[in-house]
Amino acid sequence: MSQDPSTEVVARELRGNILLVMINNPPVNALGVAVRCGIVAAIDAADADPAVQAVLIIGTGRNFIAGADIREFGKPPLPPSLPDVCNRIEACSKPVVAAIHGAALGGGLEIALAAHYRLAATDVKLGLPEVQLGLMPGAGGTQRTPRLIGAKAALDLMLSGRHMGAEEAHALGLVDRLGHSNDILADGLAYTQELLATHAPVRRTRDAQALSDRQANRASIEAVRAETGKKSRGLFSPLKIVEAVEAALDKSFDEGLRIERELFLQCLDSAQRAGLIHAFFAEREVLKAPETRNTKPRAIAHVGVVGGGTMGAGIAVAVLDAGLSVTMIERDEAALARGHAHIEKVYNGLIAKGRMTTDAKAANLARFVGSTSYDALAPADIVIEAVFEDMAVKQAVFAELDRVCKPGAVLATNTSYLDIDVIAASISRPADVVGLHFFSPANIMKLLEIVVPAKVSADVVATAFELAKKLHKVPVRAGVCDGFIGNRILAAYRMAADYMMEDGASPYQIDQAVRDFGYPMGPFQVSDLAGGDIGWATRKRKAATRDPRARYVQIADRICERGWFGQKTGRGYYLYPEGARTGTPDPEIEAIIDAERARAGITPRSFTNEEIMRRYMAAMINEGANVVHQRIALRPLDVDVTFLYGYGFPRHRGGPMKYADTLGLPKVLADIREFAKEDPLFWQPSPLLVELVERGANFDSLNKSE
Ligand code: 3H9
Repeated sequence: MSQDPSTEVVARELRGNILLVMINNPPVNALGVAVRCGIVAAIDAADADPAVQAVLIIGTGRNFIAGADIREFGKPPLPPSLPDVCNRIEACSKPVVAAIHGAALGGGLEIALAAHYRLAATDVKLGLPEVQLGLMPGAGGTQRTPRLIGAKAALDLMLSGRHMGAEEAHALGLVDRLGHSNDILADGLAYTQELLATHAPVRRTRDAQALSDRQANRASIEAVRAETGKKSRGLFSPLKIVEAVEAALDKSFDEGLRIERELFLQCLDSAQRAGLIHAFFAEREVLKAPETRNTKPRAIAHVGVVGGGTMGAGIAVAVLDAGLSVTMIERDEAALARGHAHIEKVYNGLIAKGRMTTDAKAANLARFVGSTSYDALAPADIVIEAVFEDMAVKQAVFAELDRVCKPGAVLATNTSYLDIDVIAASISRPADVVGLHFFSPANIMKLLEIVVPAKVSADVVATAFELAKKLHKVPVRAGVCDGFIGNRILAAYRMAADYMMEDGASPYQIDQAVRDFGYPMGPFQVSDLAGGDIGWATRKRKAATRDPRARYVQIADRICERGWFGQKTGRGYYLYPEGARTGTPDPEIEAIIDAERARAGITPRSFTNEEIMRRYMAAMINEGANVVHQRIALRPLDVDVTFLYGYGFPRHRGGPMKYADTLGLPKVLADIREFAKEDPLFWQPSPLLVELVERGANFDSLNKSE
């Protein structure tokens, strides 16, 4: 006989005169419909049963409650709603205590705020992170939190989405009591008994008085509103949060709840909510590559890094920061000293900004050794090669690694585009070779492309994912091709940007359009930051294999020929007077562009920012589709995560493939076909895009396939 699901996920047990209500909905006790039903039934039972004097709510497992069940958003709502559940708890005629441990986030904290008393374990993480999902607290959080801790602290919690620890929450008055033991049940029962013994009354947060100083609270709201308007860069929900807190100040509690509901539903309906929730699940899905299932990773404690340049040093810092040991190899003492100096510079920068202590630096450097002999890599569990991008140089390094590394050591290359199958085939242990493509600066950028060559063994790939976890990176599995996922797609939309520049748009207009879309920087600013010489070297490398029929824009070459490589040389597309980091437009660049247009016989035309983004995104999406079609990326979501974490794609749009779904694939394909009339070679629709449009499907339909 099937049991009522709500009694499975919300267990009840009478402990003396206390009704213990245990939320048991793994993995994180999210408030799905069965949990909501179970909580309401438990409170109804407590009110009805004369033997019950108080209610104690706890979560089983590692958390109290992680919030509303995010998977239910966007589906038809099922009663009871979470606001109704919170109101039911608050209305209980007997004292309700929430004993919180682990995560009490979003709706989880709102449940606790609806209880009459709160106890927190020392490991607690309290927060209202809805803003990170394009939402706002929608179960009374915007009304109860400011009444309990004042508008300023409430807005801080809701607008930052940050997690708050037990001490801070206690000092603010968000929780009443701190737990003493590691046993939340024992602490909760003891606290509830104490409340009963002292005849503690039912005390409702709706009646709390932290907003009573109206003038001070209004001033806080106004200050935050002005700042939020500037900082939230096109995000929808932050200003809704401010509006809801203002209602808490100005309106009755019930009217405030009504306004909160209205604003919450507006957020729920927004494309930003859909994009941000897609990003939330996608960044968890990428961890589930096929090789990570049922495969035990190899142990990693000691990491070798070959090469002490910018990339090698950044990788070394990332590894040291994770608490692992590093042996760095360079070809001579001078190069080694430069590598070491690089690491010092990173750490000294952090110390200057107050983000690291000198003790922490010393502790990290105590795990670092440098050597000019490959033999020093004998104890390494994994070696990451980060030397010059040249096949012969890389193969020579791998020959040395083959000679000195212990059996079972993972041999990784940080190449950005070279064929890793060729590198693997050149040594006696191809099954140990994997690509680890870090992004610069490697100690900061979150993305790590894990490039999987044909012969690699599954446990090596699993080890790469395990290393990513230790380094707090977001790993994305990629297949072998020129540029893997990210740089291959980048090459396509950069070309679209260059075409627009030659056809009449200025690099400054293109950068502005891209920033208006939500990127922190436009492509020409990025080029100036990375160094124009990098792209120049790539173009020279590819010159021999370039399709002679393909359009080639020479503007960047003209700029590089002058030695203008961007920020580091004081000028690139922009001028950087006296080491400035923000560039100003350069009339000489516009003259170079004009001359190139004339040379190519192009009469410049004007572009709207809207057309710029249509072309830029169509090129990105089309190449993204090719990358999925050719199995370089496992799913569209892998492309999305690559762009969110490696290329500054605006998170609220979910990633390029999610954005394509939002636009509608028929529209994207129609754009590509229209652009193809001018340049059919460049604008070839991806077969996957065509197929999906013919089937009436979208990219998201492929995200579940692995
Ligand atoms: C809200 O509450 C709105 C209300 O104000 C109003 C409503 C009316 N739902 O992260 P992990 C899954 S909005 C469904 O790997 P950790 C997650 O996908 C919500 N599923 O573990 C993963 O699944 P899988 C506000 C969820 O230990 C598994 O649980 N709350 C939810 O590293 C393990 O997750 C938040 O924004 C959820 N709410 O971190 C909190 N949460 O195994 C969001 C997680 O299939 N959650 N899952 O891949 C978190 O921040 C972290 O999950 C947490 C645990 C810190 C709790």
